[in-house]
Amino acid sequence: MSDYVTVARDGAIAVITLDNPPVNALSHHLREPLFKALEAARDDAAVEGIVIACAGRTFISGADITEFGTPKALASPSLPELCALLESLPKPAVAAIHGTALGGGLELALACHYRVADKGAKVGLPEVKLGLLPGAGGTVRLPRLVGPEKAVAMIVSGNPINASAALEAGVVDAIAAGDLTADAIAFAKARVADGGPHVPVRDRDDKIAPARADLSGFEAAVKEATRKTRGLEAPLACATAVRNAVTLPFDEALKKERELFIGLVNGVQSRAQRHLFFAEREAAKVPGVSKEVQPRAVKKVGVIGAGTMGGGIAMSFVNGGYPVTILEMSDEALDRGFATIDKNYGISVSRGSLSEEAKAERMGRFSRTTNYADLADCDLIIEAVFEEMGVKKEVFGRLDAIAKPGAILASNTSYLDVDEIAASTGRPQDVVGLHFFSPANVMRLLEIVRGDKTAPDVLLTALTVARKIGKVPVVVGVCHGFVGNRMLGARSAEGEDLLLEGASPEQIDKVFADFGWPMGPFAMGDLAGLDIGWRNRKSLGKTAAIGDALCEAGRFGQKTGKGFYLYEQGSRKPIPDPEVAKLIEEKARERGVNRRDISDDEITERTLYPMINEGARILEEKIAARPSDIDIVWTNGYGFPIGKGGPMFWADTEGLRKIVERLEYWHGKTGKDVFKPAALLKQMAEDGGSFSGRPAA
Ligand code: 3H9
Repeated sequence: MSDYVTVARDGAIAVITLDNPPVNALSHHLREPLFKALEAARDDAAVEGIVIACAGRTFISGADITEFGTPKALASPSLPELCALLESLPKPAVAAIHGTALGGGLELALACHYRVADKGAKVGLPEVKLGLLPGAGGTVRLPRLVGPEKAVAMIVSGNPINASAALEAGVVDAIAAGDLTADAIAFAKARVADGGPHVPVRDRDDKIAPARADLSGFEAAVKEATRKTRGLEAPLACATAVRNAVTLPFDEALKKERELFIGLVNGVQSRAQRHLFFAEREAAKVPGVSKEVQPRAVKKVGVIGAGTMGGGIAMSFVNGGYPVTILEMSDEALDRGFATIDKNYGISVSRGSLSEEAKAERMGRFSRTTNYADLADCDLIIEAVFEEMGVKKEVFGRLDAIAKPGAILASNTSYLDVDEIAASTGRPQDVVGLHFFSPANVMRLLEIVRGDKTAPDVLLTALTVARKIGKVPVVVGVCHGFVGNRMLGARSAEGEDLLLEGASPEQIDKVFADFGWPMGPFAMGDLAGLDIGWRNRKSLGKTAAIGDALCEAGRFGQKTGKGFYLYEQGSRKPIPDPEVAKLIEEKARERGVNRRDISDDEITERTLYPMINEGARILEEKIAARPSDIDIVWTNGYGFPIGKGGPMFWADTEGLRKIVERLEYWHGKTGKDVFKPAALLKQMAEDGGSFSGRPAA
C-alpha cells in the first residue's frame, strides 16, 4: 500500500487501484508499489484473480515522459519487468480501462490476461508521436491480439481507437455495461469460475500465423502505413519491431524492441518531439492570466468576410460545434463564399471523412447576412476582411456600434497593429487578434495576438475556444507580422540575393527539403501565388529584381503553369526552367553581381540563422513568452520539421556559439541588419546558455 497504489478485496479478487494524477503515468514511484502489490497478490493463496483499475479521470496514459533521459526511467522495476510479472501470474489479471489507455498504459493492459473497457474509453500506442516506439512489449503483444496488419497501422499512426473498435479488433474482451470496476470484478470472478486456461497474450499465435506463412499482406500494410514518414526514424522502427514480432520468437522480438526503443529515446528526434509535447501544453500557460480568471461564455460566433480566410475560419467554428453567422457586403459574395464551403465539405464526403448527414448538419449551423445588426447577439466576432488598416478600422467602428457588451471583437490580421485597430473602438479591452493560417479549416496553428489593453479573460476565452475548435493556440504580442510572419520575413530576406550571387531555386529548395521542410521557399511561392507578394511590395514601394520580373512576365506560379519553375498541365511537380536561370543571370549582370558557387551550408546560414536571430529579438521584445512558443508556431503553422523540434530547439542543437559566429561573419561582409546578432543571442552564446533551458519571460 502507498499513496499511489491501494489494494482492496472483493471476495477472492484483489482490486489494485492506481492513483497518480493527473493521468496515472507510470512513474517510478507508482511502478515500485504496483510491483509489490502484484507480488503480494500472487503469493496470497486467498487471492484467485486480480483487477487493475485507476482512480481519477483516466486509466494509465503511458510511461512518465518526464522521466525519459533520467536514471528513474530505467530504475527497477522497469515497465517491461512489471509486464513480465503480470504475464507470469498463475491467476487471471483483468485491466479495467476508463478514459485513455495509452502507450505503456495499454502495454501494461496487454500484459494482463483480459481487458474490460468503459464504453467511452480509448486505447492506443501513440509513442511514435514522441519519436519512439512502444518499448514495453506493445509491438509484440498487440499483433498477437489484432493481427500484424492492423497492429502496424495503429502503431505507426499512433492514433487511438474507441472502445467498440477495440472490442471488434480484439484489443479488449468486453465493454462494461454499468460500473466499470464492478463489471471488471464480475468478469474476473467469471474467469476464476470457468477455470481457464488463462492464456497470456505472448502465447497466442493464431493472429500472426498467416503472416508467418506469407508476409506479403503485412508488407503491403507497412508500405501504406509508412507512406509519409517525413524523414522521421520512429515510424520505420515501429514497422521493423512489428515485423520482428511476426518473424522472431516472442522473447527475441521483445529484446529487439527494447534495443530499438533505447536507441530512439536517446536520439535527437525523440528529444525534439518530447520537447514539442510539453511545449504545446506550456503554451496554454499565459503570463498575466491568473487561475482566478474565468473565460467568457461563447455560444454564437460571427465572421466578417466569406473569402478564403473568412470561409475557412467559419468552417473551423462550425466544425467545433458553434453556430456561425457570416457577414458579407453583398448576396453575390455570400453565394460565392457558401459555394466554396459547400465544395470543401463535399471533398470531405467524397474522401469518406465526413458523412452526407454530418455535412448537412454542419451546413445547417451557418447563417448569412449583409446587415451588421444581425451580429448583435454574437459573443465572438472575427473579421477577415482586406488587409488594410483603413478597412479594418471601419469594420471595427461598425462592430463597436452594434456588438453586445462583453462581446469579443477579433481581427484576423496577419501583420497589422492590433492596438491601433483596438483604439478605433470604445472597448479596446475586448479586442484581440486571432491570426488563423490558410487553409484555416485545416491548419492547426492560431496566433492569439494580445493587445496592450486586451483583458485577461478575453485571452483566456480565446485560448479555450481555440482548443475547442481543435487549434493549437499560442499567445503573441503586437509587432509587424507577430511571431510567424516576422521570422518568415527574416528567413526569406536573402532569397533573391542568393539567387543573384549564384544559387538556383532548385538548389535552395533542395537544401530546405533535405532539412525536412515539406517544400522549399520557391516551390512554396509558386504554390501560394507570386502575385501576392508582388502586389504587397508594390503597395509598400518595395521591389524584388527576380520576383517582380517573373510577375511582369505573367509567371504567377502554379496557377499560371509557370513561376520559379515550370508546371505541366494538371501537375504540381516543379520542373527547373532554363528561362528562369537565364533571367537570374541577366539580373545579376545588370547589377554587376559576380556569380559564384554557393555551398549548401551558406544557404542554411543565410536563411535559417537570420530566422533564429529574429526569434531571439522576438524574445527580447517579449513578443513571445518563451522559446518553446516559437517552436510551436513554426512546427504547426509553417512546416518546420517536428523531428528538429522547432527553430529555437534546433538552434540549441546547432550550437548558439556557431550561429553567432556565422551571423557576425555575414554581418561583417554585408552590413545587413538581418545578420546583426541579437543581444540576447550573443549573451546566451557567451554564457553557454540554451533556448530549451530558458524560463518564460
Ligand atoms: C510510453 O509510454 C513509452 C512506453 O512504450 C515504453 C516505456 C519503457 N507523462 O495533455 P494534458 C501531463 S511513452 C508525464 O493537458 P488532456 C501533461 O504534460 C508515453 N506527464 O491533458 C500535463 O501536464 P501539465 C505514451 C504527462 O486531458 C498533464 O499531464 N503516452 C503524460 O488534454 C495533463 O495533460 C502518451 O504519449 C505522460 N505520459 O490529455 C500520452 N501525459 O498540466 C501522452 C500527460 O503540467 N498524453 N502528462 O501541463 C496525452 O496524450 C494526453 O496528456 C492525455 C490527456 C490524452 C492523456
